[in-house]
Amino acid sequence: MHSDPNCIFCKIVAGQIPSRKVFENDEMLVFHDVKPWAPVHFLMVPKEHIPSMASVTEEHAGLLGRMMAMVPRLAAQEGCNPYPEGGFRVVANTGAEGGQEVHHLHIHVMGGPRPWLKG
Ligand code: DGP
Repeated sequence: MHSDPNCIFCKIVAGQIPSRKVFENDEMLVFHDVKPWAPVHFLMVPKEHIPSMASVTEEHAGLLGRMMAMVPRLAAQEGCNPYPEGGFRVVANTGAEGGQEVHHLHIHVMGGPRPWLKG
């Protein structure tokens, strides 16, 4: 599996940097964002180093589909209120103009009662 030794999320995947884990399987790790914008805010990352959504191709369709299919269960588990009064936001910042700071593909899942710090 491709990994980048200088990538902070690869280091989290490898256990070299601690994180508050939400879920893990052989292809993805889910952990709480260190700077949450919302009462619930976690990040879903593929274990493989994919730099951004801009790098995604058809070969990643299964992986991304499985990641997205986990969102409702993990959002509920972490305390997002039920749809439609509750719900959550799913965001993949991509590139400088897309607001991406960490260049390892990650999906933000945010939810919980408003107001939020951002978004
Ligand atoms: P983005 O702007 O989409 O690239 O968001 C990167 C997010 O990653 C940001 O909300 C803060 C979070 N983050 C950065 N470094 C760490 C870290 O070392 N641990 C955790 N848990 N989150 C981090």
